[in-house]
Amino acid sequence: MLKVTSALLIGGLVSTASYADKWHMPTPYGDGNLQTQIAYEFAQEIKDKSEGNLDITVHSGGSLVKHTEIPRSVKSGQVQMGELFLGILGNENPVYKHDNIPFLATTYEEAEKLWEAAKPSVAKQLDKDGMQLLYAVAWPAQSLYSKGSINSLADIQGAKMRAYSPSTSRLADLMGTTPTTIQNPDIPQAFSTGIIQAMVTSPSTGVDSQAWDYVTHFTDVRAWIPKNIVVVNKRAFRRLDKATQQIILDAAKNAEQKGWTGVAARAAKDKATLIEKGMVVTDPTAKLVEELQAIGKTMTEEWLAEDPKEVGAILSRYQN
Ligand code: PCA
Repeated sequence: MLKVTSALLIGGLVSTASYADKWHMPTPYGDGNLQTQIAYEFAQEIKDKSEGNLDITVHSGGSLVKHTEIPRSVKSGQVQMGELFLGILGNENPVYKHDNIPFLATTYEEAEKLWEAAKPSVAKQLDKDGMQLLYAVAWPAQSLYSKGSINSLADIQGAKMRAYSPSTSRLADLMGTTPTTIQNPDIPQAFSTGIIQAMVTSPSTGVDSQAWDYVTHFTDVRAWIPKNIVVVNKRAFRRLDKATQQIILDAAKNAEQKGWTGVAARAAKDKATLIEKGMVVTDPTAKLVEELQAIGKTMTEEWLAEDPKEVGAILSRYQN
């Protein structure tokens, strides 16, 4: 009798548990980053509001799937959700390149406006690839890390420069430097082995990679404000009931809002850490800004030429 009861009890537990969906969400960056912190809160909100019916495990720092593989693993349904840096998709379709164009959007307000302008095109492209866009979180503005001060591009001529996307490779070329693609976790080793001597990234990634161990100067050019996006496999999303889908969409909206509200403070905090660690943090000279702006103009023109219709639509939505 006792045996039958416990068998029933176990059976009951198992079937209850099978109602709860367990999803996996790989993310590329470590737990210190704003994006990752928001991803954890996003997953928690969904778990709470669905009363445990949808339980998403966030695997940060490329621990489950490495960054470059995340888009493919969501597309194929190997994982249900994932986060990625938009710029890495630059070669897949020009619409993704809105994210890494120097001096197209340099304040957080402009970046948000650019995102609203690019979002329909990005969502459409992702949809073609079997993914639904959920939310984006911006990085702090991108600035220049180097050994020694950079008053004009002549000071960095020939340096080996880290690139993290097709657009930043092109930027490095136009700056007269040599691009090398290095993923975020490999930055310290790339500097220490001399594979790179300079990089353009956020104060957050500078702090994350302890940039002060390898470079001395941070020239705050604030050239663009890129983003991570979170996507869900379309089939996985459709299999959920309407109420759970809505919970995800609401949590995504909250996540995106948190990003725009939090990014400026995070930028200031991380920049203060660079100073505290002894880096020389300066505003750029007028000459350097002028040179980089000219490169930005070239890159905007090249980008537009890649797909005049779709890119033109993004630009006109942004500029109106
Ligand atoms: N950090 C990421 C992308 C943009 C940023 O600020 C990186 O450098 O890999």
